Amino acid sequence: MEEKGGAAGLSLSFLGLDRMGLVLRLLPLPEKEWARALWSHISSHYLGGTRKLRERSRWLLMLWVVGWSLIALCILCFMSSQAVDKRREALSSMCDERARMLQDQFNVSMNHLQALAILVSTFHHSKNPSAIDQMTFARYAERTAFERPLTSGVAYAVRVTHAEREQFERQQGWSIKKMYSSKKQSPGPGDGAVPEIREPAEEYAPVIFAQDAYKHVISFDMLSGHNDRENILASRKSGKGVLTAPFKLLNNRLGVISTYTVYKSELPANARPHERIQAAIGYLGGIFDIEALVDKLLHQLAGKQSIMVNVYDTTNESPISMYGSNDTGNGMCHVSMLNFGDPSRKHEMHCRFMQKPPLPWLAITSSFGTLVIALLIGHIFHATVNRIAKVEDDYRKMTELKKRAEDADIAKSQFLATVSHEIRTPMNGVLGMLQMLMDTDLDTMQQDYVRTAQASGKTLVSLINEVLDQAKIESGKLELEAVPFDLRTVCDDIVSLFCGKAQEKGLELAVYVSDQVPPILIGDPGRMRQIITNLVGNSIKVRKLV
Ligand code: WA2
Repeated sequence: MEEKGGAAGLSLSFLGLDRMGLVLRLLPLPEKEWARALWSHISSHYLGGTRKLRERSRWLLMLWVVGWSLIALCILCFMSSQAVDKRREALSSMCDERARMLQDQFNVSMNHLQALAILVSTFHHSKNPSAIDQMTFARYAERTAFERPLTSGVAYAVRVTHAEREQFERQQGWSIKKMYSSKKQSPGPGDGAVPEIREPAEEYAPVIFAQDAYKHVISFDMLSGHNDRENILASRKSGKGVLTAPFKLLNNRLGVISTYTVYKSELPANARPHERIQAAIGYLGGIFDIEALVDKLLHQLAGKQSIMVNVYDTTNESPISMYGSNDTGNGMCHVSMLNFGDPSRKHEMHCRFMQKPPLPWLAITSSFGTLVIALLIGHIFHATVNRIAKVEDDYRKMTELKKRAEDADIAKSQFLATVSHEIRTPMNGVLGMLQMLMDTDLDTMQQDYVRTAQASGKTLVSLINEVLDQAKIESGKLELEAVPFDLRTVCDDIVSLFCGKAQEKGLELAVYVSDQVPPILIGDPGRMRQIITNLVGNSIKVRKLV
């Protein structure tokens, strides 16, 4: 019996806890059940939450990307529209500048034409004999040409009635001619055709003076040409400068004629139209060779290449081009109104850019940059959320594992404590009863049985105490004392304790403590005693077993 108990004590001292662990694992403990329930709860609730967070972050990222793409698109649209606005503004300011300049020069030219009309009135009509002949007029007009920057020439026609015609022709030494030949192919004297004599009419307006460049119109009746006729009639009725629409002149070039009427000197300023018509005695015409002159004007402006200018006479439904090429590009176009001083005619200047608009690089780079930054931020955010979710996941798993481990530990300790306590209590009863039985009247045989039973009981109690201690060590609950004690006394005690047993087995038991061990040590004398007792006890038992 003692051998059996000893063997059990030995194995439990070293392996007992493994056995306990095995038992524990096999037991369906309520703590374990609870932990499992907790785990499933956690994984369904919190891990589900993490998954939901990830899903939400993916949606958020998608929303972010789409949103910023839209914003970038808006930026692109906005900035390019701004660029277009800026371009349009630049065009309009350039166009307005040119229009104003053209208009100013036109007005200056018109004013000087009026002055020239007054000059003719003063020195030709109010003087007898006239102070002006063709040569004087041509020279004067030539020398003052700089005052009329847009005109390429001037001409003066006088009013001649049919009754005066014969005398007039004799005086001039030539006969009044028709402007356009009735034969289709010969529009005028420019192409060498023979000019036709003007057929009889109520009145005539033959040119008597002209600047050298327009000498060829002298003797031609200006009332015989449709444009000139309308122009002269309108001018003498209103008393103001009147413009024609652009038309092909006798020299085959496109031009506009501006006419001022010269009246008899006694005409009052507030005369009525029919009085004016009666009082008209001559017509001074300024010839605007638009193509050459507008070109010259616009070329004076810097950056002329950058815009393309068209000038139109828009008095009639269909505008007549006065200047500029016909190719109307489809780019942006700015229209500036022109006022040439004749309220009965309307003119417009159309401006376009020569070059195609450049790509709005600023808009493109800005929007693209914004998009890239937004995508980067989105990526960082998304990655962070994922990382956090993963860390949280890991943390939850760890906590769960830790909790499980702790639960298992607590369960084990509790089990051990419970078991040992539950065994110790009845064991003490058994031992006490055996002690009492020993004190009764027993024969030798009975006493021997009782002693054996008592020894086995004691062994069992100490074994249980060992198990308890081991459990305490494992859970870190064993408290070691730190008091001064004498190791030699402890060893002596143990040797004297095992003296009898050793003798029984024919063993010699002696203790030797080195001089280097100090007489007083600090530690737990009880545990020290226990350890040495275990070792010595085991060595004696092993000796026997072997
Ligand atoms: N002058 C020069 N070339 C012309 C022309 C013209 N008219 N008409 C067609 N080709 C003397 O209004 C009076 C000048 C007419 C002014």
